[in-house]
Amino acid sequence: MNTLERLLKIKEQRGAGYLVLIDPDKIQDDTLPLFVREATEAGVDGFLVGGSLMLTTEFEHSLQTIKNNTSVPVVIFPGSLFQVSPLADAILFLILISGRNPEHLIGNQVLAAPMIRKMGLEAISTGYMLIGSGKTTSAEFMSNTKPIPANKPDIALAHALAAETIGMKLLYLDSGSGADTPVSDQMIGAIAHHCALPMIIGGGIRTPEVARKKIEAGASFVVTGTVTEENNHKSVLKNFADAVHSASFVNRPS
Ligand code: 1GP
Repeated sequence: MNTLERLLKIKEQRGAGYLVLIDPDKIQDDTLPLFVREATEAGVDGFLVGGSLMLTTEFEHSLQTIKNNTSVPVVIFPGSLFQVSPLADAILFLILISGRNPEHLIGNQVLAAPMIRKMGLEAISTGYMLIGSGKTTSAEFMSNTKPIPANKPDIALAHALAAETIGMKLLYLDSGSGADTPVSDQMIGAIAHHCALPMIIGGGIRTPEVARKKIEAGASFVVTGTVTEENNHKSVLKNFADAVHSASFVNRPS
């Protein structure tokens, strides 16, 4: 079973999945093994690894540490072309569909694809959308693209349908790390009612209750980064995992 199949099986069996983002720039190397073990015991379904900058030269070392301490999927969420490695289980092959910057629509993909193929790394084609959150996020600044306005679910839906029609496998709607407001339930619902692609939601999710709401609105996976970097107690991770696993899509007419 490949990594995408494993992730989809988690969604099928547990209703939804809880993913934790690890930015190697933001976590101390000596605390990483325990954090990963405790997160796994707490019920985390997978780790995303990456960051907008990657100031550390230890990307592969961090990946190896994470792999050594967990049995759940470890997937690269690349902030740049430098974040490609065969040590991961897979990489989100991101296409920044919310933007109109050709480098992030095809340029970087052309440079990365041969490398990824040579490594034998599983690439999961992902339509990545930045959603406005009221302030400029690192992802927005670094990608030199405009996010989709937070109050325009119809525009987000049109992008989602384009991704599905093109044949992408996943959607990732991101308000950006540390966003003041996460992607709205209304936007998630608008997409979930009309587009069959599994949807990852991240950026600004700070409580288990909000995570639960995102699943009820139609998300398949919720990601936390900042909140679990700041407060990495096992109980916090478990509360998030339990909230995500106990929620299910509430199919309200859109
Ligand atoms: C950012 O979706 C991730 O790309 C996680 O965001 O750090 O706000 O949890 P936070």
